[in-house]
Amino acid sequence: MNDNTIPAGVPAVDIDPFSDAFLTDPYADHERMREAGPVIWLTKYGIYATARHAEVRAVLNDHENYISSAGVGLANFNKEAPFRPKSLILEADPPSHTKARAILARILSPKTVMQIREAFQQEAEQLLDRFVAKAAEDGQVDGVTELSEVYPLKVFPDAVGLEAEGRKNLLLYGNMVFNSFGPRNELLRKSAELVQPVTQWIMEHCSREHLRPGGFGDMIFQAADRGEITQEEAPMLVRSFLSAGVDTTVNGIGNALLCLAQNPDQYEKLRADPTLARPAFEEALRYESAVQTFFRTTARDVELAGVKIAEGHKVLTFLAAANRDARQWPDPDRFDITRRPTGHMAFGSGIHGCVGQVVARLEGELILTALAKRVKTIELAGPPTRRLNNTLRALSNLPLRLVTA
Ligand code: OVM
Repeated sequence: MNDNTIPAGVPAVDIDPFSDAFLTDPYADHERMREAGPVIWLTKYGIYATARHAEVRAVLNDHENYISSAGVGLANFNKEAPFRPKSLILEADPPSHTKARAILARILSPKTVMQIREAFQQEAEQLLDRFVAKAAEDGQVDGVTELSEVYPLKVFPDAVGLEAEGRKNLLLYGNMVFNSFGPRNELLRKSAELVQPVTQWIMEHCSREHLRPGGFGDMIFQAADRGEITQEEAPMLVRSFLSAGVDTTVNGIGNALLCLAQNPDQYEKLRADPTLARPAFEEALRYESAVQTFFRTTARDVELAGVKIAEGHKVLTFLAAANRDARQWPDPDRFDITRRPTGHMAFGSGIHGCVGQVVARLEGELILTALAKRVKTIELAGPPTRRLNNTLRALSNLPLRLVTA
C-alpha cells in the first residue's frame, strides 16, 4: 500500500493476488487481469502488474530496466530491510549476479545431469515400486506426502551433499522463502513462525563441514578456493540450493500428478508412450506453474506496452497467467501433453531464468516415466488439499487410486 493514486490511463484492478481466495483458484482472476490490459494497476498494493505472456517475457528479458536487487517480492529493499539476507543470485543484478550465476550454472550443467541421471533414475524406480505397493495394499496413496515430497527431498539434497537427518526442514524453509515474496500477510507470519526453530539448522548446513566432498555444495566451496567468490559468499550460494531446489520440484511433480489424475485421456497417452514423460512434465509446468509470480523493480523511467512507469516501482509478473494467455497458446486451459509449450514462463526467462531447470526437468521426467511404466490408471481418491503460499502453487495432500499395469 505504498501508493493509492491510480496512474492515469492504467486499468485499475481490485484483485488481491495474495488472498486465500485468489491463491486457492487464481485462474478466473488471471483472465480478468489479462483482459483489463497489457499493464494494470493493482489498487490493493499500489503496484503495476502484467498477466500477459508478451509483457511478462518483455519484463523478464530486460534486466537493465527491471532489476532484481531491490527484491523479487513485494518488498522494495531500497525502502525496507529484506526478510532474510539477500540471495547472491536471485536478488542481485549484473555484475555481481553474473559471477554467482556462472558458478551455479557450471555446477548444474547438462554435463552434471548426465553424471547424476543414473542415481536419480534408480531412486525414482525404487520409490515408485514402494508407492505402487502401498497403493495396492491400502487401496489409495498420497501423491504429495508419499511421492512428490519424498523424491526431491531424497535426490536433490543427496546431490548437494547434505546429511539425511532433518531434511524435512527444507520444506518448512522453502515455504517461508516463497511466502516472503508476498506481503506480510497471515501466510507469511505463520510460515515464519514455523520456520524459526529450523533456520539455524539451515544456515549450519550451508557450511563446508556439513557438505559431502564432491557434492554440489562442496563444488561452491571449491569455486571459493579458486578465488571466484569469497569464502564468506560460499555458504550463501549453498543457501540458494536449499531455498530454491526442493519446494519448487516438490510442487512441480505434485501438480503434474494432479494434472494427470484429472485428465485420464492424457495419462493414457503417457502410459502408451512413456517417452512423453518429459513433454508431459513441461505441459504441467505451463498449466499449473509451481512458481506463480515474481516481481521486478524499475531502475529508471520505462515504458511497457505504451504505459509509462516511473523509476522505483514494483512490477508484478504473473508467470502462471502468461502461461495460459490465449494470445500465446491455442486452447490454453486444456492440459495437453502432446503440446510443446516452448516459451512458457514457469522457469522465468532471461538472465534470471531458473538455473536448476535441467535438474528439475530430470526429476519430473524420471518420476513420470517410472509412473507410466507401472500404473495403468491414476485417479483422485478424494479431493486434493492445497497448501496456500504467496508464490507457490502447492498441494498438501493428493489422495490417489492407482490401477497397476
Ligand atoms: C535463492 C532463491 C530462493 C528462492 C527462489 C529462488 C526461484 C532462489 O535463495 O537464491 O529462485
